[in-house]
Amino acid sequence: MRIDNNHVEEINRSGIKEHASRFDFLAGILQKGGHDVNSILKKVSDFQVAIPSWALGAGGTRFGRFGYKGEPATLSQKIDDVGLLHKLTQSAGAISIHIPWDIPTDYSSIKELANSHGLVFDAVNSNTFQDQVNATETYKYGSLSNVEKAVRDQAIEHNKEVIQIGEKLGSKSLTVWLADGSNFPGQTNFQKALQHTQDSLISIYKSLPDDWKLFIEYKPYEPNFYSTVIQDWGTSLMLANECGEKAYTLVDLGHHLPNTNIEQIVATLMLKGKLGGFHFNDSKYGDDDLTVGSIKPYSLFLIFNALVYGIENNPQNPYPAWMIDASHNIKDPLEDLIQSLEAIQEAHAKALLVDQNLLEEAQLSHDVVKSQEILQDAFRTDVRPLLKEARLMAGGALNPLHGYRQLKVRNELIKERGIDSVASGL
Ligand SMILES: [Mn+2]
Repeated sequence: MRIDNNHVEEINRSGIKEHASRFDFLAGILQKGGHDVNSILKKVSDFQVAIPSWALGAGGTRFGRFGYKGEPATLSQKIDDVGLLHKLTQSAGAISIHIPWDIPTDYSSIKELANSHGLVFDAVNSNTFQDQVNATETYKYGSLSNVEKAVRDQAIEHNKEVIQIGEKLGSKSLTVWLADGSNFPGQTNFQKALQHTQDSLISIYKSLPDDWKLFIEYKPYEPNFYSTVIQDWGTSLMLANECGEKAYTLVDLGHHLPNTNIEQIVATLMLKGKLGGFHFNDSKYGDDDLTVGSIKPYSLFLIFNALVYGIENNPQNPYPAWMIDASHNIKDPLEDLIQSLEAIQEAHAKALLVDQNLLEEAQLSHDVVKSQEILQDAFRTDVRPLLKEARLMAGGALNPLHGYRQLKVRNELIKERGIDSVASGL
């Protein structure tokens, strides 16, 4: 199924008038407050988030997986799904693929298909966290950190192959997330595991094209429960520095222990020019991969406040790559992604409302109460009419979720793909 301009016009028709009055009201308030509404609209509109190919099917837990009907079974169908999201939201203009599941058989037709949806290929993702069919070596005891050279070499070669695939699609970055670590004290030698990982990453880095970036993701635990080799942002930053200027740290919101001050990590990395990529999700206890903004919307806003500050004040940091890295156990994956995109845009727009000059003044005069008020005033502003206006201007749906349901998109996908269609990949 494809959503065209006629569909969008049809689903927007009933809400247009009501929207216009709500937007005018908000724009008036913002203008009185000294905000440049057009500039905010443009920033909201320009903010594009990549959708990973593994987020389009139902996720699961180690206890089981409950499939969702009409899942995309092929790379083409995954691209079509992101196309549907992008048409409705005008904010999902990229797809991030996972190798080995998404290796194209016909590169030019895949590129053409993505292009027809207005999509580009974002970071490519390698997978050395499970054994592949016909692989000679096993990753049971680690990949890039493994004590055996043959295993490390296989993992390095896989990453190089992923770069080659990405090059053919126009990707400009490789994301490495390692499951490597240990389950019990004494199982591995921390120093040797880290040294092997560093050497392996440097070897991959040497194959990186000049205009590419290497993103190094970190995570404190899971699937290993005693230690992970790249446990935190500091370890990731250290490895990125060892690799070179094209290597960066990637922050995944769920990859922190509860209550970690992620906005401070963001600020530190951007000051050092080393925040390369960002994965959005939400969590209550661990790497829950829940819908963005569903649990801690204020934290998300504070993180965006640090991101917006960094984008405006840190020319040493490249513009970060944004991606949703969430899993949907019981929701329709596309509805879940629409909810996540909305939460991201909302937190971003609210952060754009923070008057940074006023905040600095309050900070310099040690007015703690005022500093807090400035942030909370922005957070408490209902920016949804702004998001709707930005979408409308870009040709999207006023309300993407209502539009998705009104057009019965899932039913159409089930008709096309069948009830038992299962998405590949994790
Ligand atoms: Mn991630």
